[in-house]
Amino acid sequence: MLAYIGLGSNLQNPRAQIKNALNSLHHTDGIEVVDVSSLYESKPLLDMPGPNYINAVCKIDTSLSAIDLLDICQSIEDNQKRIREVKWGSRTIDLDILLYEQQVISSDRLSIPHPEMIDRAFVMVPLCEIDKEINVPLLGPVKSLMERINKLDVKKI
Ligand code: A4P
Ligand code: MG
Repeated sequence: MLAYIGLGSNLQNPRAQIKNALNSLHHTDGIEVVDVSSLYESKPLLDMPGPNYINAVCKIDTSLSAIDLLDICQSIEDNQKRIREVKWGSRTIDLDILLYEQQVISSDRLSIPHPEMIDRAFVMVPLCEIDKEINVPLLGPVKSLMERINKLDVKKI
């Protein structure tokens, strides 16, 4: 199965946090990391206080189910000492499953496509960088969804 994961960090050396998380994905049985976008810097959403974020998107080929992939993502977050406090608060690492094949999943623990992805330049710009032709189920091709994104919200670094 092809899946796309958004990575974000704004604490404790964000570049290293993203690199570590990618490395952990790479070393997980049943996951092959097939592509990684550039890194992008942006301000926290909604002008929340805190340092700028570094974000990236990776494409994986996986034999894991979507829920097993979520477990892996959350264990990577735990290993990198992510403390879940405030919704949208600063974090060492956040791994969001953006897309899982062309599936639509809506359960207590999992919403795919990730509900806010299409409004976020720090997701859409790196996603488009690695896969211009991808379709977001129910919402349409990334190329046309990009028209609503302000690309100036993110800076490639
Ligand atoms: N969950 C449901 N669907 C998914 C999915 N597709 N992928 C559930 C991953 N998790 C999913 O997530 C809360 C719950 O969402 C999980 O238990 C899981 O079952 P969380 O990461 O523990 O909590 P959160 O941080 O409060 O929510 P979330 O949605 O990850 O935060 P956001 O909305 O992603 O906001 N600004 C910039 N510039 N860049 C950023 O990366 N990130 C955030 C975090 C805020 N501002 C940002 C950035
Ligand atoms: Mg998350």
